[in-house]
Amino acid sequence: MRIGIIGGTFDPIHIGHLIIAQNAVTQYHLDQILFIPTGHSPHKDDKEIEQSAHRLEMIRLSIKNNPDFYFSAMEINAARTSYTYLTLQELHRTYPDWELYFIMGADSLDYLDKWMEPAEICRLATLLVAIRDDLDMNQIKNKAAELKRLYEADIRPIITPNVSVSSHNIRERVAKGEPIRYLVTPEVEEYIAHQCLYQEDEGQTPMNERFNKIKKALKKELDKDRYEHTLGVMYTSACLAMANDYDMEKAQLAGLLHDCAKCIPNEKKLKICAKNNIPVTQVEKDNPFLLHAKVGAFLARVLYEVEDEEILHAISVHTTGAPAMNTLDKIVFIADYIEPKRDKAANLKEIRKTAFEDLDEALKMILSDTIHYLNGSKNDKNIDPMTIETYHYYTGGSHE
Ligand code: DGI
Ligand code: FE
Ligand code: FE
Repeated sequence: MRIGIIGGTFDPIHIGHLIIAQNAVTQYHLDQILFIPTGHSPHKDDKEIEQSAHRLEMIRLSIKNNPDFYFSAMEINAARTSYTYLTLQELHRTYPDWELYFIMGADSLDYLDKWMEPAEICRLATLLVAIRDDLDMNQIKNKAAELKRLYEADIRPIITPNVSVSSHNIRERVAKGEPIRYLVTPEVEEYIAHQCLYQEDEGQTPMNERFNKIKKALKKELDKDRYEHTLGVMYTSACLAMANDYDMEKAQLAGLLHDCAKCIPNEKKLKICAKNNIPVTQVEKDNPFLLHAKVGAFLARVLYEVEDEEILHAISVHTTGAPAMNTLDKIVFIADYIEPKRDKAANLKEIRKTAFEDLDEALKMILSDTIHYLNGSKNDKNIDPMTIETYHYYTGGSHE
């Protein structure tokens, strides 16, 4: 029996592994391939044991339709750290009539003399080296010659197409929400999705998961500057919540979503309003950008599944403000104005300082500066009556 042994962490097993194994079978007329995932440290914790089970299961799923492919959990189940030479010795002891072919990548050839007992490995197995065509053939030949000289190694090439897939890359893709279709077998793709493997932050709380999901969506929905502004408002809202004994997660969620409709074209905003019975005032018709607040609240409800009325309200009044705002309204309104990336407004330094001492005082300053700014601009920026009402409510003064 000619048996090919292929080791690795297989976290996860991917088509690169399968293609190499299959080419080894064809080229060297092997009777079987044995996939042997590496074990971990001798003192395994629960998490490692769980992950080993996943790695093993993904191998099983990947090879179940290939009668030549088998797997062994011998290294995973080993009581102590398993080394390749020990595995080969054990196989040789248990199955003395097996002719062993140890499959490895050409890049591993460079380290073989650093492995434990390389001479023993070379004595027990023929080395089949998968050669990718982006590697330096001369270097590989030299290395092979050196190993032959040192350990009487029998080294032979596996000719294999250049598939530059790596487990690391697959884990990264999953974490980023990118597809891994065709990089692993469909069964493994489904298994990873089902078991939620390789998520950005394993063991995350449901709240965390929710934030990550929304952030991912907003990153696509908003341009880069707007997305960064959004994160700024999210964190500044959290800070203001701290200073005012308010629920930080709520403040963050409101801050994160406050401009979710900002990058929707005006036409489309108007359409969304018409379609969903969102009342549009004349000023809003003339300045449709103002609608990103109301439309944002609407989208937060239907798209981002926010049910908290306080959050939705804070989003809907974040541009003009409103008389008698509640704490969250004020937090988001102020955070929007002072977040770290803002640099245009006058008196920012003063307002930032005041914001953490007295929300209402900061509100007055912002409203007053905004009215001045809108009055001062020569163009046709009509002031929304709501802005004026808010201004009067908080300052009791009159605008020029
Ligand atoms: O969406 P952001 O840019 O983050 O911030 P925002 O929603 O507070 O919008 C800020 C802009 O809105 C700023 O340029 C001032 C302007 N604005 C505030 N109130 C009114 C207004 N513009 C008009 N035309 N009318 C208003 O009443
Ligand atoms: Fe806004
Ligand atoms: Fe904003």
